Amino acid sequence: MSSFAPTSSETGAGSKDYTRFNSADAEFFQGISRIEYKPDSKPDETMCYKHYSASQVVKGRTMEEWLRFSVCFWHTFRGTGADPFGFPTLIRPWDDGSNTIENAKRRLRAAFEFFTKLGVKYWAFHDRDVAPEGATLEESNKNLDVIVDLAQELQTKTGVKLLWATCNLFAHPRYMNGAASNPSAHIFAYAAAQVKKGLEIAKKLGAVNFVFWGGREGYHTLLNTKVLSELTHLANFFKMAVAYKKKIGFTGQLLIEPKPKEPTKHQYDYDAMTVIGFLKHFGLDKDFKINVEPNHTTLAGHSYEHDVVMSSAFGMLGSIDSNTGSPDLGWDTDQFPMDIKNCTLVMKTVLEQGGIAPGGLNFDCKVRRESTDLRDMFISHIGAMDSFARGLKAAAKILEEGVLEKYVKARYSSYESGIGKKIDEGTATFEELEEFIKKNGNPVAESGQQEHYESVLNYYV
Ligand code: XLS
Ligand code: NI
Ligand code: NI
Repeated sequence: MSSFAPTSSETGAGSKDYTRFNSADAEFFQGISRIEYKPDSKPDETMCYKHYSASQVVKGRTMEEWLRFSVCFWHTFRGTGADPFGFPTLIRPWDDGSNTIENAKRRLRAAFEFFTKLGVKYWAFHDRDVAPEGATLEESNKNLDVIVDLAQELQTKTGVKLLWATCNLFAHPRYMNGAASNPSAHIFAYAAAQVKKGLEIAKKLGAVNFVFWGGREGYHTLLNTKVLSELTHLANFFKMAVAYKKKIGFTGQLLIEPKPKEPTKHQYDYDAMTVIGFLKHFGLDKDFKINVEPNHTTLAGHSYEHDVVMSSAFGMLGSIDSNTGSPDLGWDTDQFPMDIKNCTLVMKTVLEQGGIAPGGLNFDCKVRRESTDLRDMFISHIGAMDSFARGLKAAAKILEEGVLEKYVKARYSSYESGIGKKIDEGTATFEELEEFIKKNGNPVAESGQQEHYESVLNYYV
C-alpha cells in the first residue's frame, strides 16, 4: 500500500486557497440551499425530498421523530475515497489534507452547514475524526477541547444535536492487538484513559448515546490468544465505563455495535445475540443496548433485518447504523440504504417497539469513490432518507391493516390456551406432555406459507 501513497500534487492538497474557508461565515456548499420537500418533483430531481417530510405525521408521530436521522462525521467529512489500490478521489475544497487544528475547524464548520442544509437534526463522530491525535494523551485531549468548544458553539447555533460520540480504539498502531482485549495492560490503560475523555466530551456536548465498536477486539489466531482473559478484560473495561459515566453524571445510553469480522478475523462482538449473551454473562445487560449496523449483520451471514429484530425482541435495540452492503460482495461497503423493502422491515420493528429514541438512524455510509461531486454528498443522504420515509409509511400500513399479524397470530394460536399456554408460561412438565400426546394422538404439521407472507409484504412495498 505504501508504494501507492499519493503525493500532494496528486491529491490536489496544498495547491489551493483554503483561507477563504477560515471565517465563521464562510459558505462551503455554494449554490446549494436548504433541501426542500417536493413530492411532485421529476424522477431526475434528486436534490429534493420526494417522501421525507419532517413534519408529516405517521402513526401519531412526525417522520422526524420516528426516523431521528444522523450524519456520520467520519465517512462524510473524513472519507477520502482512497482504497488499497488507489489515491483519494474525494478532494473537498476546504480540506488541505493536513492534521492541523485549522483544518479540523474548517471540516467541522462545513459539516454543520451540511447538516443544516440537509435538515438533519443529529450527528455522530469518533474522537479522532474531529480533532487531530497529538504525540501524548494530554496533547490529544487539548486538541479535542479546542474542537469540542467549536462543536458546542455550532450545535447551539444550528440546533443540531449529538446522537452519539465514540472513541477510535482501532486505527492507531498501538491498538493493533486490540484495545480493551489487548494482551498488554499498558495498552488497556491507554484505551481506558481515552474513553474517560470520550465520556467527558460526550457529556459536554449532550450526546444522547455513546458507542463502543470493537474492530480490533478479537483474534487472528487462537494459538496466541487467551480468549476468556480477553473477554473478562473487555467486560471489566465496560464496567469501568459504566462507573465513570455514573460518576460524572453522563446520562447517554451506552451502546455496543456488533460486527463479526473486518478488520479482525474474528471479532468478539460477532452479532446481536453474541453481544446479548456476553452482556448477560458479565451482568452488563442493564447498562448497555445494541447499535445494529445492517451491513455488519449481513457480514455475519444473516438477513438484513435479523439483528434489528433479535435485539428488539430482547429489549436491547438502542440505535441503528443504517447502511447496506452490496449483496454480491462480502465486506463492509457502507453504502447508503436505497432498498425500500429493507427499510420497511427495519421500520416495522422500530414501530413495533414504539420508536428508537434516544437512538436514531445514523448514516454510517460513504459515497462511492467515484461519486466525487459535493452534490453527491447530498443526493446520497436524500436518497436514503427518502427510502426510510417510504419504509416508514409502508411499515405503518402493514401494522395498521394487520394482515401479516393476523397470520402470525393464527400460526401460534395453540399457545394461547390449554397445554400450549402452560408451555408458554413455563409451567408444563414432560410427564404432562406425554399424557397430552397419549390423549390427543398424532399432531398434524401445517404449511409455513413463506411465499404467502412474501406476497403479502410485496403488496405493501
Ligand atoms: C465499522 C463501524 C464503525 C462504528 C463506529 O465498521 O461501523 O464505523 O460505527 O466506530
Ligand atoms: Ni457503524
Ligand atoms: Ni461498519
